[in-house]
Amino acid sequence: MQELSFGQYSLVYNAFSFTFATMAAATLFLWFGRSQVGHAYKTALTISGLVCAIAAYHYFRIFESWQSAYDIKNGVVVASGYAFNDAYRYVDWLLTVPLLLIELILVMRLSAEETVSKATKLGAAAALMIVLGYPGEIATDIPTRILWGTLSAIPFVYIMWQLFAGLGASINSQPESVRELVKKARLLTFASWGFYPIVYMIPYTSLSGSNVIVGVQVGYTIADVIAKAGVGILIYMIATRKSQVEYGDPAHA
Ligand SMILES: *C/C=C(C)/C=C/C=C(C)/C=C/C1=C(C)CCCC1(C)C
Repeated sequence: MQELSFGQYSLVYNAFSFTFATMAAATLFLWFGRSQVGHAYKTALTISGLVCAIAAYHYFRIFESWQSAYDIKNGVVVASGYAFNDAYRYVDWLLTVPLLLIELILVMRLSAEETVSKATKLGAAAALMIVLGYPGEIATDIPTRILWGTLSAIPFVYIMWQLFAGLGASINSQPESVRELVKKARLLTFASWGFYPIVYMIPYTSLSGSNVIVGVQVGYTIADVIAKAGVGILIYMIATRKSQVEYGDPAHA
């Protein structure tokens, strides 16, 4: 483990703690929000809340792992000998990334066949992207990191292309009043997902040692808040607005 300054240690510690609270709060908001939408949109909100719940659990574990990886002695941060466990993050992604794509598809309320076929294709590609990225994330040399990162980028590009080309046609069939919001949810997904491979490439830059550890951990954490809680709130807004159009008062739908 690299030497961290006390400030660096605290920054990551606080980022994990804040994100645990954000994910837990977003879970409650999204699950309680189910009563505000018509029945066709309840599953989209259940899944959006589930994504945040899974992330809250993993941030709690990541936070604990960070704490046990270092000891503070007289204000100096020293490695405790326990390795910080990066696997929590990847297990979290393996579960939440396919679910995030499914919540986006569900809120569009496509035909049953289209929903199943898009959810299967995109969900499988997302899982493949995460599985291929993991050996690179834990690699200690740059060539191995580049190899697995490049392989992982293949399903990533496919997903991004599907979000734009594949869902583009479906977006035009959405009610006028939500079309812009659905585009925003797609754009926020696109932008936040694009941030992950950039963070992954931090070790390729001139940054080194503890700066890499801090950059990667804080970078992924910011991206997770936007991609899960941020996109979840947009899904909630789309679902309530579509419910008003399609059901009138959703409380009596
Ligand atoms: C809530 C978590 C989300 C939305 C995670 C998304 C993760 C990615 C889009 C990761 C992509 C990667 C690549 C495209 C290449 C390098 C390895 C990864 C796994 C960081």
